[in-house]
Amino acid sequence: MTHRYLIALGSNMAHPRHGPPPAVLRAALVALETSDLRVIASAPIIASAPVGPSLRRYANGAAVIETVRPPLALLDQLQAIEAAFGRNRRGQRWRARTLDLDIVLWDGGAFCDARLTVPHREYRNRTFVLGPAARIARDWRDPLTCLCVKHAHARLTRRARLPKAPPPHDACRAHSSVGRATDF
Ligand code: A4P
Ligand code: MG
Repeated sequence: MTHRYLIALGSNMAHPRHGPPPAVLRAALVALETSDLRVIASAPIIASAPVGPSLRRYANGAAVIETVRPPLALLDQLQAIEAAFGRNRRGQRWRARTLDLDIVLWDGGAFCDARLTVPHREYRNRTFVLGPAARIARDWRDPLTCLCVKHAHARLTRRARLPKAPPPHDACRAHSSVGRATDF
């Protein structure tokens, strides 16, 4: 079965071969395309102020991809690409990084595991994720809040409060019968 995923891309460190952060993201989009993964759409890359301890500005982007890989297998693939781009996971959380690839949404609804939570726990609070995502997946509905990406983005940019999602494990139970939640 083929799945669709919304991926957030971030970089705030240059790569010796690929160049500055926007070029890193463009190279990452090329690296994503493999025999079992297709990039359906990618958003224009934006510059964003860092959230968290790192002082370097970020390049951020988003992509809709299609693959037969289930979520954990895709996470393995994304982490392998991050490692190939020189990502160093040791040290402080949210430290500067050459490449960060996060799974924001997938068409299977909610997914909870020790290694992976989808929807991504923080994306609803991040304009650097929702801005690019709204360019390519505006009508994709969050299975927990039932808000489309475009509405989540509009709410965040208006600084309105979002409905609070239930805790991930309850959310999984609550939505386990929902099945595929595609709403492109
Ligand atoms: N993990 C759980 N759920 C997911 C998911 N949906 N997608 C686990 C990807 N990974 C997920 O992530 C830590 C662990 O989260 C992974 O091993 C995976 O099993 P990581 O990428 O190794 O570390 P991290 O990125 O430092 O931590 P985290 O919490 O994922 O941070 P974020 O949310 O990625 O935020 N400011 C701007 N302007 N732009 C940015 O892109 N990014 C961050 C990092 C902070 N500030 C930023 C930006
Ligand atoms: Mg991450």
